Amino acid sequence: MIDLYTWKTPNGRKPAIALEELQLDYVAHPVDIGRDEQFLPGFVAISPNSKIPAIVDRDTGVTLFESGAILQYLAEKTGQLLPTGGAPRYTTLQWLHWQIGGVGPMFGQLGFFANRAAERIPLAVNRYLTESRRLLDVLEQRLAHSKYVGSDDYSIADIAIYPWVVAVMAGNPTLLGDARASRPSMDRWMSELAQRPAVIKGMNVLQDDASAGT
Ligand SMILES: N[C@@H](CCC(=O)N[C@@H](CS)C(=O)NCC(=O)O)C(=O)O
Repeated sequence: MIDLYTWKTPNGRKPAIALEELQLDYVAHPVDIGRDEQFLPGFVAISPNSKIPAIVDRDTGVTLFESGAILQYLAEKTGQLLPTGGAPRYTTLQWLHWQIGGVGPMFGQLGFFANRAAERIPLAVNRYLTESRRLLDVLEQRLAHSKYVGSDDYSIADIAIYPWVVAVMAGNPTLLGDARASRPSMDRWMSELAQRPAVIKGMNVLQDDASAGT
């Protein structure tokens, strides 16, 4: 049994999708970051950086924060969703790290400066908008040549990237326009992932929770 500490955000949805794909037993515990629950001592003991998601695997005693590490752990625990060796393994990890180091921070900062900052700072909005568009173009180019992002097999790289692409488009419709229409390979990939039962369930993690999502 795995305890998943999470919230209704792109990073929070990633391990939920993986747990559903891998059909692992888990319990999702809400950590409402809108109410600063990520700073409560009980959660900080699990996730010292005060960010969701985090997991505790009751079977192995492993406790982890950082969604990329969690995804890799779940893949290696089960021998699925990550090629076991050779170039496909490292290419998949490369794209996983691309999400963690690039897509998440850039899309996240665009969301903040375009939609939530008390002060409108055009330089910041333009900076993160330009970078977000560029990252979407990188994804389009990758998917024009590869069925999935990591390799020709669906993997934790797809699981890491998909919730962020959904979120950046939903959160910035005016700034990004119809981002899918001009990126047909990304559009094909998104349509396919959106139909996977595990993706549907993971994207809806905690939706029965009474609190509002983000
Ligand atoms: N690199 C981290 C990022 C985690 C992260 O930024 N989580 C956000 C929610 S999507 C969070 O917990 N925010 C609360 C805060 O910043 O106080 C990961 O991939 O797990």
